[in-house]
Amino acid sequence: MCCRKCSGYLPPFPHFATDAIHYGQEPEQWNSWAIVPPITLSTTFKQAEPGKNRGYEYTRVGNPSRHVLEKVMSSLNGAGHREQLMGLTCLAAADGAEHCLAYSSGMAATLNICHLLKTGDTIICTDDVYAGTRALFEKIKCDYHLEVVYVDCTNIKLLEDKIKEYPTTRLVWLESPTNPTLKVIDIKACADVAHRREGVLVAVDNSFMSPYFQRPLSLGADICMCSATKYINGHCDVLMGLVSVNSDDLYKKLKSLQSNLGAVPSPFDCYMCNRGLKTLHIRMKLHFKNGLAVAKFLGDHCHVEKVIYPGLPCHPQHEVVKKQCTGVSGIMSFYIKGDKENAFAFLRNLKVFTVAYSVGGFESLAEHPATMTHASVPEEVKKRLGITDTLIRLSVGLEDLEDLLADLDQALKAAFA
Ligand code: P1T
Repeated sequence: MCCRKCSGYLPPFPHFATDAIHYGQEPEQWNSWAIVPPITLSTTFKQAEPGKNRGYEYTRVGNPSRHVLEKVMSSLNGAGHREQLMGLTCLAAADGAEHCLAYSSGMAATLNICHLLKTGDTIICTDDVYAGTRALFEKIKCDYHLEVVYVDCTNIKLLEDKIKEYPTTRLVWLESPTNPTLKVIDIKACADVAHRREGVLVAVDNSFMSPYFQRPLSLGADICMCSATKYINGHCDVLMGLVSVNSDDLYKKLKSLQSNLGAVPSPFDCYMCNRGLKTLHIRMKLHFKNGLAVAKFLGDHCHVEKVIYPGLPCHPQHEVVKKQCTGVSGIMSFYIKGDKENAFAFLRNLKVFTVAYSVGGFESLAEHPATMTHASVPEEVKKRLGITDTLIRLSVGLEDLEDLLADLDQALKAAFA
């Protein structure tokens, strides 16, 4: 059981809500002075004469609905810089980044980052990651003759040793908190170690936190990747990935890959995601509140073996969370007592929570990683990481807390009836 003291996080990032709502959204940029950015469906744009255009040529290369979501801004800089950047956009502001690029999915974003590598390079990946990321790395490892090694990056010494062992290391891939065992990685410590070797890029998958709670670039990462399918859009109706960087050089390379590989989101999805972003700060606060209450409730429940929630003081890396985050999202995992049958019975009996893939939407979801999201992970790796038959992952949504707690309670009781 945990003690009840859960304070001491980083203070909220200043101007977050204002930036999310206003940066890059100026009505004056549209002929109509529309308050809500229009959805530009046109795939092609008129040229006054060959080579002369109004900033757009072809939608894969650039689209106003996409740019309103993805263009530059850094809210970490002072007011002068903020003023100067008015007219630029919104999502980079939320990430505290100079540049942001949008992709048709989180996986497409990750694949674009992988295209920065060349044959013979090594990726060092933290050991517990989204299974799709692991599967992608395994695929490109064979197809493009890359080396991919996995290491528990909660242990900085292990990462340091691996970088020494693999002089060809080019990319360190972190995910924090990890999916599904919610390990928290000290991003700054990892970036410091990785950057001792020239040319090593540190990328962080920030999908489980969103920029409201965590800004990997400000902690020293070179690349912040986010599945916007999760909290950023927040309504389980858009598939999208985002990549934020500060380096102009990295941006140019990624921008060219974005155009040439062509995995860009549709203008409608950009509109939806931009809309979702406007309430990110409000949603995240409630995800945190509900998440923390659910984690405490489960931690005290007689049918629960153990809860893993970065917001609980008993989480092994809770001190790191407080040091690098302004709060915690609504994602947690727990081990139910008993066996797989009890886990399945619990899931079968849920009424408010829905059994489904994904996280970060307004509605509460539950899943069984061993047979769902992480089914493709080799059995011995699952075992080592603790992805057992009794592990259940929850994405706590925005419903009334008492209904969520009552639902979990009745399903846990039914699982052992
Ligand atoms: O689904 P997509 O937008 O392509 O994002 C992939 C992805 C990347 N990173 C993390 C940490 C993720 O969790 C995901 C997608 N995850 C799920 C669908 C899931 O249920 O865990």
